[in-house]
Amino acid sequence: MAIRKLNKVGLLTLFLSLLTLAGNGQSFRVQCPATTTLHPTPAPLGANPDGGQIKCQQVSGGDGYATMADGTQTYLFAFGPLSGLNDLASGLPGTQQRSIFMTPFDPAAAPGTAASNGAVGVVPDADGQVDPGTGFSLCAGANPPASCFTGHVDPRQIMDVGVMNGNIPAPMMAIDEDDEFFLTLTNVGMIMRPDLFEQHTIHFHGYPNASSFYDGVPDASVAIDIGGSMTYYYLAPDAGTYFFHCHITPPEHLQMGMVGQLYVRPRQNRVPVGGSLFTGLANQQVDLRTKSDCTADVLCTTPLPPSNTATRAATGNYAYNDGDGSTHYDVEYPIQIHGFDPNFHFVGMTFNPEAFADMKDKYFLLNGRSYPDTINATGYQDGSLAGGNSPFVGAPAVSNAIYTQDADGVQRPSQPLNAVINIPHGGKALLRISDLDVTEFQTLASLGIPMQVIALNARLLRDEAGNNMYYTTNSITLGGGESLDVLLDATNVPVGTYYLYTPQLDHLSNDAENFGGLMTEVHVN
Ligand SMILES: [Cu+2]
Repeated sequence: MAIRKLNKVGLLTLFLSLLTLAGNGQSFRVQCPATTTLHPTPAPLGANPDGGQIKCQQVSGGDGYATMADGTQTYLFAFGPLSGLNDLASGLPGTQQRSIFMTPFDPAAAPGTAASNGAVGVVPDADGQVDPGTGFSLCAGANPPASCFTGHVDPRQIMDVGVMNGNIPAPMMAIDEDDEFFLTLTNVGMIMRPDLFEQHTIHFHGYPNASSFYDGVPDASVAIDIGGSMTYYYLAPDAGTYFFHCHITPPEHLQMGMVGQLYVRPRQNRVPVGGSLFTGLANQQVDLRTKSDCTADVLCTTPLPPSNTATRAATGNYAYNDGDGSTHYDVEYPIQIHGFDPNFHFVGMTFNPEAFADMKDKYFLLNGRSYPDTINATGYQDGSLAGGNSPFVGAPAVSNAIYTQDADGVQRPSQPLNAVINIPHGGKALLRISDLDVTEFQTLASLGIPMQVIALNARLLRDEAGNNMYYTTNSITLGGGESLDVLLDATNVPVGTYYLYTPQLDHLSNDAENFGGLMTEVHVN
């Protein structure tokens, strides 16, 4: 361990030297505009008169380490957080509104403040805004105005936080329908594999994209080289549970860990409390951005249900624009299913040829962890940045999930999410389940609490006549590249601890260790 850390430092020095030679000091840039054609009014926090908002996020593409539940350290190719760090460490999506995103990140900032979730490396543009009277820059002195923060970043800060800071799952993203999302990917290189000049991309799988240019498929678009960054742009037309991954040599970069969670919340959440959900959904037919004609339009959105009187609940949210309240939930939990083949990860670290067709997963992961780490604490080991907003406060503090020290000296979690599901007694939980496993189908069973499947691959299960086609089951099976939404209804379920686990018994192990794998707890409180 000590020797490997020394190696990391040595390689880091070499790598930063190379980068200094290659770059001119402003290689990276993040884009997060205050206004756009779709959103011409600068948004106050929490609301936007134009509908939807401008949201932004910044991630690194590089490498890192995760620790399996049996203690084995596993090398990753991975995305890491470069904004929303406090929210991500608290188990929340890292996506931020612009005013928070453009606040320079401060690792010492109090949890929940803008500076704890701002973009890493954001600095004032010293060349911008010259005072016509004096000829000096208004942005060069102390306390520059907010208008000086236009997306210029200091590459040193990006490298200090981004290098060796890969996460599994990748930083979580969540936006609302009608948002515009600006997502910057910076390729910080893979410090354990300086011989590799791997590009990375971000591919929003199955997503209604603004343009194929932003689809992340390198053959049909662009890929990001080491030392480069690009801002992807997305609209958010259709609510649902999606996911994303790197699209460079997919079996390799997915197996190595470049897989993340992504969901879009429905505009139905913005119906005023007590307002008609049916009318809310019917209104999409008079809005040219959302109008749908299922007989003529490939972008056929959810058909109206039979007329009903459901109204917007005072609490909770909705998974989809259902028009009848049937996707209402009290708490939501994104659950990513994944698998690791330790041999493939070992040769990925050690300059050996990789036998793609021999891949065989031996670790089975829920949110990047195997049981019992699936129920251990979320966020930072010492709880320093977990904050009061962590949905997992009270979970056991001890975890094998690794915390990697970055070049700025701060320990950051590589596996920030646990997979504990807490449901208030009588309430409903929405599980946003996605599977990015490369080699295995995965089955998840629920003991004692029925699973109601309401959507598959980000589509509400509803026929064109408006009938809900939901079904209730005690197990679901997903292949890699599929997602589904499940409601766990605890209405008639006694308080207690229940299990979500795989009945594929060989997947209930951590490599050579029995009792582990694809399992987590559901707490009805
Ligand atoms: Cu990649």
